[in-house]
Amino acid sequence: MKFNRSVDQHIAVFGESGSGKTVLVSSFYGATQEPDFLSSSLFDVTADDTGQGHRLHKNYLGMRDSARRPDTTRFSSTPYAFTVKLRDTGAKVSKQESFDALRLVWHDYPGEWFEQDVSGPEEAERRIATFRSLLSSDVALLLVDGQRMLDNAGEEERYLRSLLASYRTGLLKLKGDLLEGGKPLVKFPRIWIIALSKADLLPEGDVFAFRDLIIEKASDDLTALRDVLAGFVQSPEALSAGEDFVMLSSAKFEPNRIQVAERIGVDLILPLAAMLPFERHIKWVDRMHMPAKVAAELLDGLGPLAVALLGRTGKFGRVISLLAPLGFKGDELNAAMRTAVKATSDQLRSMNADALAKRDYQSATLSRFRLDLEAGEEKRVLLRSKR
Ligand SMILES: Nc1nc2c(ncn2[C@@H]2O[C@H](COP(=O)(O)OP(=O)(O)O)[C@@H](O)[C@H]2O)c(=O)[nH]1
Ligand SMILES: [Mg+2]
Repeated sequence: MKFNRSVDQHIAVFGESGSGKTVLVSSFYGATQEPDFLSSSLFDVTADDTGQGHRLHKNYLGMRDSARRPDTTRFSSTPYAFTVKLRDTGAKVSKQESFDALRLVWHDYPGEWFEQDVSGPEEAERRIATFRSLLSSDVALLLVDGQRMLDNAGEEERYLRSLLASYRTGLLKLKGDLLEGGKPLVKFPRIWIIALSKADLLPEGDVFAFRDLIIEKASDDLTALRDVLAGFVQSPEALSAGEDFVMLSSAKFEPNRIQVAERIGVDLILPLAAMLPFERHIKWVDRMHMPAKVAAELLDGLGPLAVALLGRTGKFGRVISLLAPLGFKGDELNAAMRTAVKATSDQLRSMNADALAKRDYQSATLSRFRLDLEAGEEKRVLLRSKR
């Protein structure tokens, strides 16, 4: 088996207009262009489309230097594609061993489409095409607008219930067009994270408080949304909708200043997109009965990630080096995935240190991503489903 040269991870960001989507992607990308990031990180992030990258960077600089907010982008729905490339491949990598780069494809759904009816058949077509590409993601973020939570303090249910209902009805309306012949989809985001945007406006609360508020005020609506999502997929037991929570703030917005360095959770987006499907899909395939086609789709691309994570230097390294010239077979990939997914925090830490010392930057980057998620949980910015 030959590995893909690049592993693609798609993330779909759903949010009403004004909920912070454009600022989020600008802050994510802009931060990766800062000298601090360039000097400390093992990898570069570049926008596949240079013009798009410049626009995002310009948005970021406008905020950083002139407290200027990005223009509102109505009805634009081009996905952003970023390539995450190791700056130094370090110790020599055999061609078959793993991948060159991770690609992060970020689908930003124009919120207005949830709120308004389409203006004509052309827009209707475009809306369906956009949705199809969004729903080919592995992970979806559903934004809950922190500003609206603040505006409705004490009666958040007014906002939350209508927000969840609009996601639900928006999806239901398009269901007929999205499912060909009514057949449930195999490829569909199976991890729907609820994200509080503009979390800087609610400095008192942590991710537990956020989760509790959602459950207390809108659990019926969340269940209804989950049922709708389950209606889209084959093997709906392999679905976590509304079981993971994250706090996000793209910057600290002050009247005359936008502090872009004061971010919350933005640096978790890449680790979430890269490692959450990895951790969860492998577990699901092991624990649940599902058609082979679904299992294959869930594990697609995860073998190379596992091999890269285990690295060429740790205790698995020797086996991997011996097998690499022969090409990997299913069983070995399976073993690698099971081993990698079970790694404990201590093992991840030692894998990371080992990999850094031996200049295996792929393994170092991927183990760091998983450690970042753990650190996010410790800081109460992230809450992962325990299932
Ligand atoms: N306090 C705070 N305000 C934000 C944040 N992100 C966005 N905003 C505000 O929300 C407005 C709308 O954000 P935008 O990203 O354009 O929303 P979009 O329509 O979802 O793309 C911005 O102009 C900011 O004023 C954030 O992280 N914190
Ligand atoms: Mg926008």
